[in-house]
Amino acid sequence: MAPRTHLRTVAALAVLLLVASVAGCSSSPGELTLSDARIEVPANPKVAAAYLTIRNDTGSDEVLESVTSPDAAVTIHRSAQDDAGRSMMTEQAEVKISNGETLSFEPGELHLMLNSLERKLEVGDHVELTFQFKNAGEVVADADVIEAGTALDGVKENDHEH
Ligand SMILES: [Cu+2]
Repeated sequence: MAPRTHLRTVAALAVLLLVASVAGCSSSPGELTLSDARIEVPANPKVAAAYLTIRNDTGSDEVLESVTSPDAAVTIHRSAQDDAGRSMMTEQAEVKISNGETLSFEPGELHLMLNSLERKLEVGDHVELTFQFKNAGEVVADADVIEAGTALDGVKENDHEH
């Protein structure tokens, strides 16, 4: 089971890289850019999913090692379908972001799982997320709480701008 899961992860990443090379244009050279951090108002007040885009223009490959928040216990998840077409989530110990890559965390793909939320999230709230990168160290992003079901809307609008 373990080797097959790993293969599936590699295949999913390959697809993601193709998608990523088409999307995203805002970047500052020489930097790691975190943008569009967002969280949908969750159905279950204790568990939410967070999404964002990470652009690596640092000149070298980077690894996201962990994410923490004062408001929740955060894990990195990847959604995928098993051989029977059932959707499932697997926890990722780390996520590689190659030099020049734009990595999107979005519904049905990579996402951050916020468990044991300390407070009820409402539209307009903000949640602090601290990303631990292997090379860049800590990078803090302020995630906006948005309406349920709209996490992909902003991304699509951005794509239409170019
Ligand atoms: Cu998840």
